[in-house]
Order: sequence, then C-alpha cells, then structure tokens
Amino acid sequence: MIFEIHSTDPGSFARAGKLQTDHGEILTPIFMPVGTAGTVKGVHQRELLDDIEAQIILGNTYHLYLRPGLDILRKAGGLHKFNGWSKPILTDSGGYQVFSLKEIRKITEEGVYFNSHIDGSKHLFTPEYVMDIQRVIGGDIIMAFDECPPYPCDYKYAEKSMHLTHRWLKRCVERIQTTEPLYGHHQSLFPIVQGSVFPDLRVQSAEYIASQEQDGNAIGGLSVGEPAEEMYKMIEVVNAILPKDKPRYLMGVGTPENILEGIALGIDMFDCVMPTRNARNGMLFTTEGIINIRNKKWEDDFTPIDPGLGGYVSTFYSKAYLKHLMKCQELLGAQIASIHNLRFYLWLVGEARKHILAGDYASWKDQAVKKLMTRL
Ligand code: PRF
Repeated sequence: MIFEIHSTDPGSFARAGKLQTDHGEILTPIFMPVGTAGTVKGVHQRELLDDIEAQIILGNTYHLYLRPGLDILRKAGGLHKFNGWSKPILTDSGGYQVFSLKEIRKITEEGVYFNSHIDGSKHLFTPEYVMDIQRVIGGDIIMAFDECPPYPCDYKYAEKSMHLTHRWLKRCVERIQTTEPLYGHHQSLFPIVQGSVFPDLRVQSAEYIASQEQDGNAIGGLSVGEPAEEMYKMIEVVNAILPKDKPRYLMGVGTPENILEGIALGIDMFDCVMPTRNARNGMLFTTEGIINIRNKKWEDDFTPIDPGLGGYVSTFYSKAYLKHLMKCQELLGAQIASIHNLRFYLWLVGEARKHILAGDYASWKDQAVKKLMTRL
C-alpha cells in the first residue's frame, strides 16, 4: 500500500493525501461508511458509488464470522465478490464488537471467550484466529486485535489492558508475516493505539505501535464517553509520535465537528455508525445545520432535503415527503435519510480536502463547525 501526501495545511496539522490499494485509490481525509454485516444498512452498492461517492467501506470481523460464516465467505471468494463492492474494504478486528457484549465475554491472555449474540454459542477469538478470519474476509486493510477499555477506567486497568493489546499485536504481526492473502490482493495490517485518557500511556502505546512499522496506524479507545476535549488532547499526544508519512485512522469517530477537529490534528481516516444510525431516527446532517425530520415544522416544507449538497437523493426528495415517510415508518424513509447523511459525510471530508489543498483549512474549519452543528 502506498500513501502520498499532496499538501499540508499551514494553520493546523491537517494533510491531504492519497492511499493506493489493490482495489483502487482513496483520497484522504476520508470517511468510511460502516457495513457491519457486509452491507451498509439500507444502501445499494450503486448508491454507494454514484450518490454517496464512497471510496472505501467497513466490514466487521465479529458479525461476518457469525453470519454468513467463514465457509460461505471462502466459497464466495471473499467479501468483495460476495457483496459486489469492488473498491477498497477495511475490516475491524472484532475486539471492539466483542467488548460491547459485556456479560457474555471473558478476556484472557490467550484471547477473548464470548457467546454469540445470535444463538448463545461459545467462541474464542485469539489474535491469530482474528488474522485468519480477516484473511478469509479479504479486506484491503485489516485491524489488529485489541482491547478497548471502557470509560471511565482506572489507570492500573488501562495500563494492563494496553500491554495486553501490545502483546496481542505482536502475535497479529507474526501471523500476518507467516500467512498469505487468499485472493491475490495485498492486505495491510493497521495496529491500534490504546491507553484510555492517560497521556503517558498514550505516549507509550503510540511509540510501540510506531515501532511495528506497518502500512498505517489507528487510534482506538476514544469516543467511548469521554469529553470531546479529552479525546482531542489524546489525538494530539498520539499524533506527535505516529509517523507522518503513514495514514492515521481514528476509529469510530464521530460527529461532523469531531471529524473536522480530528482532521486539524492530523487524522486521515474515520468511520462511524452515526450518519446511518441517526438517519434511521430522523436526524439529518445538512450543509445548513442539523435537522430532525420528524419535527412538525417540516410537514409542509416542500424544498429539497439539502439543495446545497448536490446528489440525487438530497435534491430530488422534499423534507415534507421524507417526514411523511419517516412518520409512516416506510422503508424508503430510512433509505433516503441514510443515503443523504452518508452523502453529507463524504461531502464534508471532500470540502476539508479542498481547503487543505487551498491552504485555508484552519479558518474554514472554525466557521464550518459553527454552521454545520447548528440545530435548525
Ligand atoms: N478498537 C477497535 N475498533 C474500534 C474501536 C477500538 O478501540 C473504537 C473506539 N472508538 C471503535 N471501533 N478494534
């Protein structure tokens, strides 16, 4: 995988670049729509390509391992062939998903024992097994197996957990170095910085992760309930250490404001369920601000959802019609809202990129945050 930086912003740590994978290139900064079970909920691949202009999507090891399972994925020839998405795919390692199961898991040195949320069956994820599963899924970027500690968490736990994540990383790297991709395209392993909200642990973790010299690096354990200021402080500490010439991925973040601040701190890649999950609840991000389409005030507003955004769905359908669909719990309502919100997120990172290239990112960001986070 090749990462090129085209431009850096003079007023911040923002960078505009390009990531080259065997399934095509990704212009950064980028937002990656989440397709947990091999589908971005409610969105066709054609809509992802044409309306949303997604460049890379996410899949989850945990969900894909449980359903459809490894036999089917292997027979299909990997996830790209199975779901028909021929652009890049990134898979998360399952660590984070397993940890959100709470009562039905047990963490040991060996790995994590958990019960399936579907049928209660028992499973063990080890770092080695999670690498093998991600080989079968066939993502272009695959994530190391980590523990994401909860927030708040005491220093001792965060320290112990970080060291476990580092030992697991070593085992992930060894497994990847001693196995081959199954479908002919290269797979890059991204290690994950942990350390909760403790700056000295974040420094230690970032140094260890950087020492692995992988194709890119990720920051985990943030946006788990801590105040945003605390998250920004951790990103700053970590990004001072992570190599500048490799992509940096902030996992599971966030609001438009979080994304623009993250970019200013030198983050290149983001993913979050927020645009799709919030869309299903009627919360829409627009170029004018945030709206709740269930609100009565949109009932007779026949203007397009967001004329400023471009894209078919956001300009063709009216707010009044979408409000009606959501009220009747029509499937099309959730689809339109999801496509619209993802289009907005891709627009957002595209605008950020333009302003980094123009050299005025920092000042643009401050006014964009104000406008985009206004509740209309
Ligand atoms: N680790 C992994 N995936 C994640 C996270 C993490 O810490 C987060 C935290 N925001 C989201 N997704 N493996």
